[in-house]
Amino acid sequence: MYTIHSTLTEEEKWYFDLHGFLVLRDVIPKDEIKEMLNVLQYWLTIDETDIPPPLDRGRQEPCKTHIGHIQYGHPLFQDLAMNSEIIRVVAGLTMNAPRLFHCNFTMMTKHDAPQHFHRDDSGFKFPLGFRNPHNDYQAAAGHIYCSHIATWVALVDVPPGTGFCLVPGSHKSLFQTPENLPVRHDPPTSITLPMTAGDVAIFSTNLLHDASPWTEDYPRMNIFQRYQLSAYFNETGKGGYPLDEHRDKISDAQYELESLSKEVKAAVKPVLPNGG
Ligand SMILES: O=C(O)CCC(=O)C(=O)O
Ligand SMILES: [Fe+2]
Repeated sequence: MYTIHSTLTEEEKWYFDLHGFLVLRDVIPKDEIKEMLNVLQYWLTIDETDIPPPLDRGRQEPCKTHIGHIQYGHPLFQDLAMNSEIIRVVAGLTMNAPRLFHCNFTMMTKHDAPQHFHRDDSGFKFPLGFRNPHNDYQAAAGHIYCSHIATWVALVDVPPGTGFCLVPGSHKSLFQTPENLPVRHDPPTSITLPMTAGDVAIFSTNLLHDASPWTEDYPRMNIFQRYQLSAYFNETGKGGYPLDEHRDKISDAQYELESLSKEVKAAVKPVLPNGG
């Protein structure tokens, strides 16, 4: 019988199945965070026309500045996408076959307007009651299968009551979300995740989530990486990762991590027994 090794601990499986997220502490050393912030600060200050392609800088909302595709701009962000602790958890949720399909940096400034919970999808809404096969969640036989995952990497400290907000367990909810559920720390319905710089939250994007109002004087800085099952899905379609025109800006292992594949990827091998 074909068996898949699970890279998650039993406690991690229990926790993720129950809540739909995990927080990994102290994943990125402080000196690496500092290096990342230096590079990001540079991209935040230069003229928009000087941003090296394929990176792009823009604002979706007045309080948030995004820089997309940062792994094509500096190897630090490739190392982050392939970080063995992150890959261990992401692999454990994708039958050891993750594909990075999205990576950006977000800076959020002080903001207190009402936000709305959402689930991530790529624009196609399945009718209520259907499971979106691109964003699925199942657990059986000692494994979790979560085909659409995001990581939220804290580059600054995120105090209690602000930052990233979610509804624990909602990745499995089959009922209509009540309207106007406030996006703020309100346990047990919704919680925010206190984090220190270098912590990483990993969650099913089928979990109800959004940014809580940011209350600090310094900006909220985080990196958002999304992974999905490597074997079948390429949700971003045309223009999705890997960006072939910019192939020379990433390593072979990074290119493979971003590609559809049924092989065990170089980024995954180190987290498997005997190197895969
Ligand atoms: O900025 C955040 O904390 C949440 C962002 C998010 O959920 C998204 O971009 O889909
Ligand atoms: Fe989202």
